[in-house]
Amino acid sequence: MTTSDKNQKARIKVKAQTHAEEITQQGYTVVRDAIAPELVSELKDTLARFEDQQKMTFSNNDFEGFKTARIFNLLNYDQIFAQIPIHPNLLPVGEAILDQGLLLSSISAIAMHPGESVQPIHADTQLLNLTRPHVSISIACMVALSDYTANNGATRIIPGSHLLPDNPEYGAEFPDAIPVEFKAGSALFFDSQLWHGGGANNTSESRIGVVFAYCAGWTRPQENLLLGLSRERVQTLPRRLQELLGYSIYKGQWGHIERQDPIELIGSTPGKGMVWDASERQKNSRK
Ligand SMILES: O=C(O)CCC(=O)C(=O)O
Repeated sequence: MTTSDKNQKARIKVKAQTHAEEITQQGYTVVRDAIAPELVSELKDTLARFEDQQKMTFSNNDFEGFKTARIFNLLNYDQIFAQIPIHPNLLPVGEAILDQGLLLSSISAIAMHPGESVQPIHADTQLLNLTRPHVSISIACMVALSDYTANNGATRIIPGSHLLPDNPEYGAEFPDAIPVEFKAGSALFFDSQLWHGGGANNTSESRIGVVFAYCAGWTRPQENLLLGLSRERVQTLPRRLQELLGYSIYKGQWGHIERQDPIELIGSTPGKGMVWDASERQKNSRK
């Protein structure tokens, strides 16, 4: 690695740490210009094709909306999406909160079309039986492919609500919710305890984004991506993404299969191995 690569890596780490501190303190952060305009256009074109091909279909409930098209398990549909969860401006933010053993919890696209109404305010982990506030177990990220504005349904949030002892009352009005406005190419991260919900789209344009979440390596991802992607498909993905999908062991213990790192099952070079073997090696090296 050259000195300039090292400097660049160090800069990214410091920036990620600043965003992580904002998430810890206020529950959310915006990474401005996180992805390049060319990638924004390519992603947008790909999703427009999916809508034409009816792969991305309308939801039909209050939570997901009636004028909103979604597609889940995005990595199964086009290689271009593989860039997002391991993007150098995005992954370090997740790692700074959840550590390097984090997993990809879900990855979908949301196209909120004109006329959509507000989504109920919720917290992503509110169905879990956990006393709030708790340690961060999941961080959501919305990568904007069109500008997110107050008029087109930018996500509404209640700053600081990730620290409240309760979850929001489902379906209630929240006058103190504020829309987070950010430009295409930027990304909104928030802690899964933050009270939030999509806004109403009162414009004639669609609000489009790729929405994904990281979770701690010891929790269960929201989408079962190990089943959603065939091993052949996973073999075409970058190794770091394979690890995020669950082909990895957390702290040398969680996620092993018959004492083997699952990354080895898909033909990749050896993984980290078991913590028990590591402690044995340490003991022997002291002899
Ligand atoms: O689309 C949005 O702004 C928020 C979506 C969301 O929070 C969800 O569907 O869980």
